[in-house]
Amino acid sequence: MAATPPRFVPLDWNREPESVQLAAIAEFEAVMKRRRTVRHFSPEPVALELIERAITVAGTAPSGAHQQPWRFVVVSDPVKKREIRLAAEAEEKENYEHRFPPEWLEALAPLGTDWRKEFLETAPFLIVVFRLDYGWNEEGQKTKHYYVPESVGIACGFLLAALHVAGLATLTHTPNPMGFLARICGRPANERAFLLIPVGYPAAGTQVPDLVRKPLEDILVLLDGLPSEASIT
Ligand code: IYR
Repeated sequence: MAATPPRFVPLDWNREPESVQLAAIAEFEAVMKRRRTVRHFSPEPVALELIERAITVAGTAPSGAHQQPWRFVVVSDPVKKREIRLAAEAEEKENYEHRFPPEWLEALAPLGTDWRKEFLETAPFLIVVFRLDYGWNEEGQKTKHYYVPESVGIACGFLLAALHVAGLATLTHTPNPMGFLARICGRPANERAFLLIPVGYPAAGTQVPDLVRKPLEDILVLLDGLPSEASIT
């Protein structure tokens, strides 16, 4: 099959003064610093448009060969949510009681989690993110997808940030093994569950673990950096 020739269009880009750049990143940093994983949701409904727009943002993520190997399934039907909860709790009960080694349980202890997943029914929306391990071209032939977990992981990052900016709380949940999600959501064979994200408003009085984020000096390594007097302080 002949390769598609490249086609280019002008980049849509505004060069801003550095003061504007700094103000923009400072504002975004302040917003993102307030993002927390929430495990207790209010049943209060959420406007579907907020979810659709956040998924639109997720769909702007870069992906291997621009194959966009993702699908976002939005579940709000209480019957489906219950089915997902029961299947997830069955896996998590096994995880917590038999499959997780002691070191894993120890690492989880500060989060206060257990196998019960009430939030899968209380949150008004569950977004099930599927990775598309392969696709089909116009001739119906299977096409390989490249860098699928990297691409879907980046899209999930965009999605979590967008939902937070939209004033919604999220939980990044992985009730492994997650095979039941493709079955319950009726997805085709090339789609595999990647992440399950309950979305909603936090329940009144929600508390979160008292976590501390690593400071910049612990996560940033400047190789061949500028001399210190030239850096922005
Ligand atoms: N998926 C389980 C266990 C769990 C694992 C990790 I790593 C976490 O950061 C949190 C939980 C659960 O959701 O309880």
